[in-house]
Amino acid sequence: MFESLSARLQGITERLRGKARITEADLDVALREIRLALLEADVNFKVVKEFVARVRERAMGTDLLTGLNPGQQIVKLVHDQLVEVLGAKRHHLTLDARPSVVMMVGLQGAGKTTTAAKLAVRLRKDGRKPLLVAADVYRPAAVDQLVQLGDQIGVEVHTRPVGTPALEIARSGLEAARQGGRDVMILDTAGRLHVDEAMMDELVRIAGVLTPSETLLVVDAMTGQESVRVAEAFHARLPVTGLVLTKMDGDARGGAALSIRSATGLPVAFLGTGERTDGLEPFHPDRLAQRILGMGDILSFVERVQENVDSEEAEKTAQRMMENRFTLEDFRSQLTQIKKMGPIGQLMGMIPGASQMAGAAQEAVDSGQMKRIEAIIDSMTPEERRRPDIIKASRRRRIALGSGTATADVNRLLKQFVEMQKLMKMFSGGKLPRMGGGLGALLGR
Ligand SMILES: Nc1nc2c(ncn2[C@@H]2O[C@H](COP(=O)(O)OP(=O)(O)OP(=O)(O)O)[C@@H](O)[C@H]2O)c(=O)[nH]1
Ligand SMILES: [Mg+2]
Repeated sequence: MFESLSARLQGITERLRGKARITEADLDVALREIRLALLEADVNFKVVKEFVARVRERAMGTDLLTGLNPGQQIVKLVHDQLVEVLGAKRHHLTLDARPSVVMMVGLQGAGKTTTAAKLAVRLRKDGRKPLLVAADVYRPAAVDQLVQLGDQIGVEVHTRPVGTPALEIARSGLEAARQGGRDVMILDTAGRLHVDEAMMDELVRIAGVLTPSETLLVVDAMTGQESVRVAEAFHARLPVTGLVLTKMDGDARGGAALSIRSATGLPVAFLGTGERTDGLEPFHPDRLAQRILGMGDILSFVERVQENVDSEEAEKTAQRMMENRFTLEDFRSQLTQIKKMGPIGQLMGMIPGASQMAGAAQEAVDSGQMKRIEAIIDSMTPEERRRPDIIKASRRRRIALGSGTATADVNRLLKQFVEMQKLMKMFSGGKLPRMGGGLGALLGR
């Protein structure tokens, strides 16, 4: 998502590189690019207009026109404005009541049921005891879907016989949560193809009786502009507290995040990033802004790694990546970990310029290849694993023999590894920000 915005902004900085000052004409060109990029990313045109106007205002109000690194200063202005539109802070769920109710609302197919299960997983990780409640009486298979998900993640699902009204299910669910000592009840509700009165009335009634601590509007990021109207309609009738943007792993142009937030003022609480029950990420406005700007999202990446693998190990790996001490040994242990973490492309998308690496890793995960790589690395001496540059022709032949592979396989692995190292140098070197260094590092300040 937002590739074109990143690309265009990079184009702007390229063009302005080396210029000591930026003219108003330069600024006009830059702002036109930004406007086009945002429109291409499917951001609502009103939001785009406002956005560009604000960036211009800021640009005029600062000493940008005489400043150093003008291209980078424009990137910084855009970054700051993005953070402002996306919301300066993370939205934390407020779940103080015992039990608290989290109500999932949204159109059909938006991802309510899936997100309900994902949220249960996440809350349980935080030490909570969730209960899922199946109050979608509109679609016949909806209850079964939630029950299956509940089975899969080991969270109890409260159901009532067919024919029970949704409000009644919600009420008895709350009672069951209380009796069962659950501290949070996640209520899955029915969606419709379009915003319709019957659905709204029912949701309003349920919300009136249960007074949810959080009402999360689940929106499919792929629906683009339409999602703004949908969000406005829900927000007008229900006490929506936050948004969940699903299918951010797809090829959604991502404008929805900017548009909805801007149009409704509602905070984005989570991003849905896959069909699996672990595909839910807390939303960090500053990180998304950085991702949009092509600065990658090393923090999210490290967090994701830490959630799924031994955290001490992950920290060491991240540290080594940052310090550019990543060795073949680290690579080997990463391959094993990566298998546990799910779709690689998705993880790698968070890292700037990492698509090559994703290719290499994806290839490696196909298990035959993986075994071969492991065998090759195992046939190296510890010295060779730390310093692959010493592996010349005769060593390559020995390693190939020892691992039962061909010299060509060894060559390929070493080549891929060198490519990876180059990328990592970019993360840790001056071109891209160090972890925690953020934009300051990018701007060389
Ligand atoms: N790729 C991807 N797919 C998702 C995500 N969230 C949900 N889905 C898929 O989207 C489809 C619809 O999801 P549901 O959770 O059933 O949607 P719903 O809002 O409950 O739909 P109704 O119950 O019909 O109103 C399913 O195939 C999900 O697997 C996501 O973040 N990424
Ligand atoms: Mg559903």
